[in-house]
Amino acid sequence: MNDINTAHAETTARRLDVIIVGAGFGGMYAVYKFREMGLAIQGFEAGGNVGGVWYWNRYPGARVDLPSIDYSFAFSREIEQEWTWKEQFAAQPELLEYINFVADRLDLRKHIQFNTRVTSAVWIEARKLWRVTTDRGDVCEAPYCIMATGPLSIPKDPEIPGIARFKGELMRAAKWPHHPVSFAGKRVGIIGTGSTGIQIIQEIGPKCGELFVFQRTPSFTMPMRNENLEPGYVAEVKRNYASIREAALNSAVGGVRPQSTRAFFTVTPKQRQVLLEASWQQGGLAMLGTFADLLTNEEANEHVAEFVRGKIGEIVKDPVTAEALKPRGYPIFARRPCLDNTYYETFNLPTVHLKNCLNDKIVEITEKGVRLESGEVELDMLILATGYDGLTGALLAFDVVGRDGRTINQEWKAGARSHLGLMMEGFPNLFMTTGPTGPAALANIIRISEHDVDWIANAMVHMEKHHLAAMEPTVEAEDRWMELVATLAQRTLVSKAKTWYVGANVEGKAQGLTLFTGGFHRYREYCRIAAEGGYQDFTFEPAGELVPA
Ligand code: NA7
Repeated sequence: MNDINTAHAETTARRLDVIIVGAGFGGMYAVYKFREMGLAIQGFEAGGNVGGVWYWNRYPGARVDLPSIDYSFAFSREIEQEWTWKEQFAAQPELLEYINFVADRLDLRKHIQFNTRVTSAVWIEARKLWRVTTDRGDVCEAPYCIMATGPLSIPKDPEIPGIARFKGELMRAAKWPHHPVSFAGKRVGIIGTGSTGIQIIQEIGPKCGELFVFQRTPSFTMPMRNENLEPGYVAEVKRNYASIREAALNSAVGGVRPQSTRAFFTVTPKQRQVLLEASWQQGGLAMLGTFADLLTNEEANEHVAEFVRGKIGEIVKDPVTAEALKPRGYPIFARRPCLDNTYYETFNLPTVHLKNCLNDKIVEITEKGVRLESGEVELDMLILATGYDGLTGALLAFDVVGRDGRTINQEWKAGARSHLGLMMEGFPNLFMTTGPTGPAALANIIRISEHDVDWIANAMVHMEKHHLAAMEPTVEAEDRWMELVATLAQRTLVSKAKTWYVGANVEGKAQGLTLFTGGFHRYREYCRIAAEGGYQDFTFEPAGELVPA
């Protein structure tokens, strides 16, 4: 921060108790929780409204891949009863409607300033405060700062030359326009075949004049088997929410999903086939729960991968296309497993063309379309579904300056570090929700967000009760946590694919799995012990004589 800004800040800074960055699920719950605790709060959100990922991702076919019943707030019994989910896997409009319903019902918006990006957060040691500035000139100070910035909030363009040159319609999945987009009669191209690309392709495939899918790495996708929820089922869920939530809290994924305890090779090949077929028919992520060791036993994993490849071969009529769609060279479930409705069927349409960019690489984007090694594909519209600078992108996008001028940018050069995914040594009173080294992408993000905000709230209560001004983890505790995260990561196949989980999709980014792979239930246990043991992993500073502003 330069001197001019500092001088301005000292004269105009608004004093608060808690500053909350981001108004997705984590930020919304934080706003609610800290307001109910009687604290002076201010939220900042870059988007024009609440919703985070679901505010931005309006692309055609956007849909959650966890059951809506699980993918919803659990902190309010009233909201659980008042809101009725329509689909088993809600589409983006229904999710956004729900998010807005919650914001209205709890009157959250008045605490959040929208269309505002935080540009810096600086720890003022002398006064034990975070000073936060925004791109609209706001300057706020508060002892606590909550980074509810989400693991998937910085979308990433591909490293392909010429994007700015394209004269047709250039669309980005994560910044989709708010108005309807027509595909009729157009030659449309899409780059990216992760969860996002798959959802778009199956949705727009039948609507485009022609669709060209530029695929580098094929993903495994399984049938979602989405359905409308019957009123009788919804009523039963509403009667049983308490036990549904309890089960979610005690599960590895933070949701109610059957998980078998049998190992793959304990059953006969014939039985395995029957069980896998049943899971395929059941849909959703049932396949992952069919056996206990699919994320640890490479050979078992390969059998399941081959089963799915067989299904692709059965569905896709053209053998060359089918072969190109079959993922190879990495374990199934090591990338985020996708769920689809008609993805593979889409490639049977005569107007949908798969371009295998492993054999025929993308050279550049031109004024007219995409140039492959084999020649140019002319397009009216190009869609980029090329992912995110995941987990760390949001906190590296602005200046976060802790004790002694230390920045997160420097601290995370060799890879993200934190204690419990919640706090960092050198950054007192700075808390993250769904932060790196927590279970973020591997479990229900709403369960993790609620857990994290509750943990933070308890830490604040502890500090207030004991007249403490600042808290941060010790280096030793952070080292121990990082070692545990690394040890667990080695045991799982999740590390074995080039994904945003391991930072492989961003040039120059430190590589490695900075996610807690021990399961959400065990993560909760570690966090509980850290707090109940008297916060022994943390150092505190007493609220002594502070230098006045
Ligand atoms: P993902 O899963 O990171 O997928 C991004 C896709 O974009 C993936 O297929 C990439 O292929 C492709 N990509 C990226 N750069 C290029 C270039 N330069 N050339 C060709 N293809 C490229 O992001 P999503 O948005 O689909 O999903 C993110 C999360 O949202 C997901 O995990 C769920 O949690 C929900 P690559 O694999 O790099 O070969």
